[in-house]
This record gives sequence, structure tokens and C-alpha cells, in this order.
Amino acid sequence: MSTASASPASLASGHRQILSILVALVILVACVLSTETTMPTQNMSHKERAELREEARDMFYHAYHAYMENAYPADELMPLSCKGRYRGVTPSRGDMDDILGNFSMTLVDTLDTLVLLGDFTEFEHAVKLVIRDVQFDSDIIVSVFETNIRMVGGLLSAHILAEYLQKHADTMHWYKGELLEMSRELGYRLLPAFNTSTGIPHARVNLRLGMKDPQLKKSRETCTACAGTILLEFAALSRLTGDPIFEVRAHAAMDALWKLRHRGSDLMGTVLNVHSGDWVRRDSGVGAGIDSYYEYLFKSYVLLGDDKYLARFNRHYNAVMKYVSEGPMLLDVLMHRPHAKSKNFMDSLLAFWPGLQVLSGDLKPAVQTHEMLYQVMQMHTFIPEAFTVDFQIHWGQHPLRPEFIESTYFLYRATGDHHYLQVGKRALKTLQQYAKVSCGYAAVNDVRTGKHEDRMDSFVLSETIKYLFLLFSDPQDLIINVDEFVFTTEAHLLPLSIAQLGNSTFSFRQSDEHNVLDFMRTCPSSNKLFPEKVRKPLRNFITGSCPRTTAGKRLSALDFQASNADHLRAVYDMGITMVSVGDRSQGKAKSHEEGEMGLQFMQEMLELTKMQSINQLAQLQAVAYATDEKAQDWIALMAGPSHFSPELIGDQFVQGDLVLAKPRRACEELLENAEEAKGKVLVAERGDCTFVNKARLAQKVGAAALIVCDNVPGSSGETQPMFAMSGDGKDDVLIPVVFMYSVEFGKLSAVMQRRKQPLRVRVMQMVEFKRWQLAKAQRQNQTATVTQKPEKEL
Ligand code: DMJ
Repeated sequence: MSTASASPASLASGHRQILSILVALVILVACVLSTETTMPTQNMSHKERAELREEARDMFYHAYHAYMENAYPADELMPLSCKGRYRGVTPSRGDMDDILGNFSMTLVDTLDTLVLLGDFTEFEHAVKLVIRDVQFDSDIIVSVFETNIRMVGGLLSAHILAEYLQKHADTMHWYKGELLEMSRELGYRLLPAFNTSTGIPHARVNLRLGMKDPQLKKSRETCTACAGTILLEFAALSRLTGDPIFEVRAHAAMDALWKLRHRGSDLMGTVLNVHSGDWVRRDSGVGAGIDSYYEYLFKSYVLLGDDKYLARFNRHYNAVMKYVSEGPMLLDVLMHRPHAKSKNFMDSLLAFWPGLQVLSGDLKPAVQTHEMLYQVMQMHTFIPEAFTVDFQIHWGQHPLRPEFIESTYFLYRATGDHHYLQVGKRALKTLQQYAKVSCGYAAVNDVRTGKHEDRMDSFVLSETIKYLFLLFSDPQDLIINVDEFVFTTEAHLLPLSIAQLGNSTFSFRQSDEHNVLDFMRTCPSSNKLFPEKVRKPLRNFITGSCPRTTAGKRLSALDFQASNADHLRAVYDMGITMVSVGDRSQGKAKSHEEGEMGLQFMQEMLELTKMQSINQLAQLQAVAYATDEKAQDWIALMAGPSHFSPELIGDQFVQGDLVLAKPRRACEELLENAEEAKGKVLVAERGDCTFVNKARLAQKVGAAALIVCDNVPGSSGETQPMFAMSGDGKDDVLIPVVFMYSVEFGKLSAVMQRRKQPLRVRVMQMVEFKRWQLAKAQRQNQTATVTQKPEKEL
């Protein structure tokens, strides 16, 4: 048989084999290197690991029994009131309750964990309960995404494992595929959501009425992850039931999403309109709103063997690593303006990303981001829902999410480094100490106070504790070989053998999407890889010396000032001659090192002259001021733009005297010094209200521009990525608004205090300031040549 006529399934499994070999090679190389070259952080004895595994098991039963005895058949346990949470009965929490469908979600979500724990008796009992009690014909609006990942995924995986136990453990012979039938029924109830002009599903659907529920008439918006986290479950559903409709709809949704990527950046936004396909929120990161879309692209390739998903994943992955990844941090950008950061905080959901990177073979950045997250965890006890780029708490809640432990598990499996066991131990002990209550485990309302919340999400049992148990288990302790399964985003197990079942949609395309070379490029340079070596430089990333700091660094083209004698000397030392007309002699670098710096400097200068093509620089703002009375020499301090105010481009600038807002945070209705601020450049401190609120107040009093200065002492654009301030979607701010970190603003404020007269500043584009300075330097040079022959080169 020729390759061309090989069955799709065999091609698919061939691809998966190649992938498995690549992943295995990466793991092997990492393991060999880690044992040969470095010592693990602190080895964990076999005994201790086994004890932790048993502690994880106890944690499971503590939570599971609390739920079964006090909450079942409710969807969730309320661990503080020790009772069940029922939709329509328990006071509503708003949109959050769309997760609940009165279908015993926690039990369904937990079934396969029972099998992993080897508790077949309880599994059998629980399956019987689900078959007996759970029904879907309710007049309730539910989230399509959550219902799919928790319920459809939970039922499917339990079905697969029930059949597995029939075969391998000689038990459950009464089972006749009832769970599969239930998942099929639930799948049908979700299908009306897919009737949109784009094929991208609505975010919510009524379990009984489909989209005919009057409350869903205005349904338009969904998130990228909500629409893009369907395929694994729906493909499994189709292949197990033989009904292709689910898989067809899920592929169509994935295809439609792919078409919506930004063609320049290859990034996705966060929220979109399911009918028009227009983006509603263009923020692009790897956390909330997008996370599992990327995860499902990669895992769809692994599970189904369709190479187009690998090619798509690689395109997005490269874009993420180019624009979103910033050292170990992952910071949102705008999909259409990817060079400027759109947020100055990260959310805890992105902690799944290192785990996905491990699976895709890119270990080094996985180790780095995981290390950063571990430090955030140590700093705040738990990883808060959102934390700023300087690792302060942005949103202090912690609902006992699994993502960080999930990544810890995958990193341990890939590297064998006991550091990850120690991390897992710390996470486990923290849960025991701060989240365990007499009736289960309670979410933390604010990691600063440790105050509990009356919720225990179903993922605590289906993911958080499951990954802890897996981390401390040896593969041979487990009844199933987890390497033969793909973990869904809710940690449900789908077997790789699914690709061989039923009709596969696999096709080996030669298109722009299919570029295996891209995949090869995303592989790590594993010959340099071992986790300890990667983690070490980051050890003090948060608290100590930051490796990204370039203090004491060479002079960069961006900082260069033609009027500064030190700068001119530094340039000269780097071997760069500012040649005056008629003088052809060359400069000579003081040393080889400085010569290299000089080359770099010139490179930057060349790039500066290509100003329009340097988006990042183009978006950087400047607050400039004259250093002398005659306004001959100017200095510019770095500032960040905003998304809600007009951009200053080309030679546009706003000039005015600086005035500090009273009160300084400018969050009140009125400014005490409103009169004084008229026509001036107002300065307000960050905090207490949103950036855009401050901007509106500045505009109201007639300020010409607003500078928001940071409230975190010591922050600086030299060590932190500059970002663009987010607004609230309205475009009513008509004055320029820029942001300055504390160090840069401190310089401005020092000059302001020294001057007797008010300090006049210019708010403009940094690139324009540099162009202005270069032009000035050239003019001065030419004048010098005309008036006198230079005595020495400069
Ligand atoms: C889970 O339901 C899933 O992991 C989902 O993909 C993201 N959110 C929760 C856990 O945090």
C-alpha cells in the first residue's frame, strides 16, 4: 500500500508517534542532562513521596465525602455552610452561576479521579448514582464551555474508564454505555448554540429550550476559549457514538476562529461577536478568555492527529513567544498593536501555559515561567487571581485553581527534577493549612487576609487534587497508563486510541498552515537544557536583583543625547566617529568589547532612522523638558501611551507647565486646583480609580494633557515593560494621557522642585523626540564644519 492510500487513522497515529518520540526525546535529553550536570534542588525520598501521595488521597476523600454527604445531588458543595449549591434555590451569584445546571456537576466531574485513585467500588457506586439521578431536561441557561468541559468531558471519560474496568478489572459487567448515552443527550442540548452565521457557538444555551429562551435573544458575545474548547470532547463524542454532527460542528468553530486571527500578528483577541465575527475585546494573552483555545489546538493534534491543528498552534505559539512572552512573564498585548503591552497584570489562569509548553516540547520557557509563578505563590501564599508585573496583588481571590499544580506535574514528568516535587509539597501543605475546613476545602476570598469563601468548585476534585495525586504517584502505581491518554482542560482522560475510531477528519494538507519546520523551531535547544540552570538566574526574580535590569549598561541609541559630553565620549570609546563633513578619518574602539558595543549602538541608530518600522518605539511616549533657560538642550523621559486617548504622532506634541493634581490621585468629582490646571499638563498619581477616570477629570478641568505617575516606589521603564493604559471601551477622552513609572517621574519631579519657575514639558512621541535630537546634532555638526575645521574627531 502506498503512503497516499494509507488510512487516515494510521497516518494520524504515525504523526502522534513522531510527536511522542519528539516529546520523549526532549524528556530523555532533559533527564540525562539534569542527572549528569546538576544536582536536584533537594531530593525527596520514596517514602516521603508515598506519604504525600496518601495525603493527597486523604484530601480527596475529605472533599469528596463532604460533598457527597452534605451537598449531593447539588452541583457544588458550599463548604462553609456545609450544604449544596442549587441553581435557582441558592441566592444567585450572577453570571458565575451559568456553570450550574442542577446536574450534579461535582460528582460527574470527579468520576475519573476515583478510577485513578484505584477506588473501583466507589466509582461503580458513583456511576450508578449518576445514571439514576442526573437529568438534563431543565429550563436553565448554562455555559456551553463549562457544560462541555465538566459534564460532557466527565461523562465521556467515565464511560471510557468503565469499559476499561470491564475489560481489565473484571468488574461493572452490568454497565451498557449509559454514560455515553447521557453525554450524547447533553451534546444534543448544546448543539443549538452552534447555529450562528460564523459557526462559532453562543456562550450560553438553555438546556431545555436551546436558543429559543427569550433571555438569549440578545446573545452575541463569547470568549475565544469558550468557543475554542469544544473539539476534544465533541470529537470523542462523535467517534464513540458514530454520530459525526458533534465533531463537524466543533471543527467548523475552530476553522472560523482561526480565520479571525490577526493576519499581521497571528494573535487572537479575547471576546468576539458570534454573528459578525468582529472582535469585541482585542486583548491577547494566554490567560483568561483565550487559554484553552491554544491548549485545544495542540491537544487536538495529539488526540486526532490532524496536522492542521499543529500548524495553527505553532503559528499562534510563535506569535505568543514573540509578543506576549517577556522573559518569564506573559503580558497581554493588543492583537492589532502587539508591540505595546495592554495590561500591567497577569492572571492566574495562565499558569497552565508551562504545562502546555512541556507537552509541545519547549521546556526552557516553561521552567522559567513556572519559577516566576512559584515565587508569586511563595510571596502571597497562593497565586492570586491577578497580580501585577511587579508581583503585587491585583485581584486577591484564589478559588483553589489547578493550573499551577498541573504545570508542576508536567514539568516533573518531563524533567524528573525533584524541585517540582518540593513545589507540589508546598502547594499541598498550603491547601491543608489555609483552605481545609471541616466540610471540604474553601476558596480563599483574599490571599492577603486568608478569608474563606463559601465555594468549592468542582475542579478542586477533578483537577487540583487529581494533579497532586498524580505528581506523587509512580506511573506503575496507577491502574491506567496515563501516557496513553490526553488530559482535557478539565483533566478528563481521553484515550489516544480515539483517533482510530470512526470517521476521522484527518487530512494531510500542504498549505501555508502546514509547516512542520515551524514545529521543529519551537522545539527547545535541549542540548543546553536542564531546569536548575534555567531556574537559577531567576531565583531572585521578584524580590532581589532582577536579571533583566541593565543598570550600569552601555549607552543605548534611545538614551543618546548629542549635547551630552559623556555620551559623546562613550560613543567615541565604542569606536564611533561622528564624522564632520570633509573629515574621513575613522574612530578606533578602545577595546574589543567596546567595539562590539559600538556595533550594537550603530545598529540601533540605523534602526532608529527606520523609525516608522519600529512599532514599539513609535508607541513609546516622551515627556521632554529643556535643561536650560534658553531651551537649547532637551531631555526626554520615557512614558507609556493609553488606549483611550488620542495618539500623538509625527510632529504633534502638547506643551504646558506641569501642575500636580489636588488631591493627588484625582479620583474625586472635583479638583481643588481646577483653575490652576486649566491649559496645563496635569500630573495625577496612579491608584484608587481607573486611569480613564483620572483622564476624564483632567479633561473636565481643561487640562491640556495628563501624566499618570506610578504609585509603586522604584518602578522604572528600564526594568519593567512599558504598557498602554486600558480604558473602558468609550472614546470620550480627547486629551493625550501618558503613564510614567516612578523612577522616571521622580527625575521630573526633582527638576520641578529645583526650578523657581513652573516646569514646562512637552508630551510627544519618543521617536519624534529622537528624530528632533538627531536633526539638531546634524545641524550643529554642519555649522561647526563651516565655521571651523574640527581639531579632533568626535
Ligand atoms: C477549569 O474549569 C478548567 O481548567 C478551565 O480550562 C479553566 N478554569 C478551570 C480551573 O481554573
